Amino acid sequence: MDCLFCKIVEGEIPADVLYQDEKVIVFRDINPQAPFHALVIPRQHIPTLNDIADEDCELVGYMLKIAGDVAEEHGFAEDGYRTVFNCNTHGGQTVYHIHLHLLGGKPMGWPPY
Ligand code: IU
Repeated sequence: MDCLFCKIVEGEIPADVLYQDEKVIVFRDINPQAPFHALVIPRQHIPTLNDIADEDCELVGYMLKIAGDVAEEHGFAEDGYRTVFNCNTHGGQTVYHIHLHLLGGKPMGWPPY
């Protein structure tokens, strides 16, 4: 399968990994949009949020828990942060392996356009 994030999971492409376990990997985004910008990805290949099956719900909740833990570890949990799942074209998704953006270290704008 020609999936860039699967290649990171397999260790075929290097990434600046901040955390990993049997379910997820967290690594720094190569094009950061905030002082801290990391991606939480599942090891399991799920192309988009539209492909999440009932049995994946626990995994997706776990990704959010890990994002909070990473924010805590990097000292910006209290000030706050932004988490984003982009889905398909209108959502701005460019890599088709679900990933949770974790952005922190500055106040975020809203709305996102
Ligand atoms: P998006 O939600 O699919 O648009 O986010 C994809 C992200 O993956 C984007 O922020 C890229 O900078 C990031 N990324 C990366 O960290 N490493 C890569 O090799 C590639 C993309 I290609």
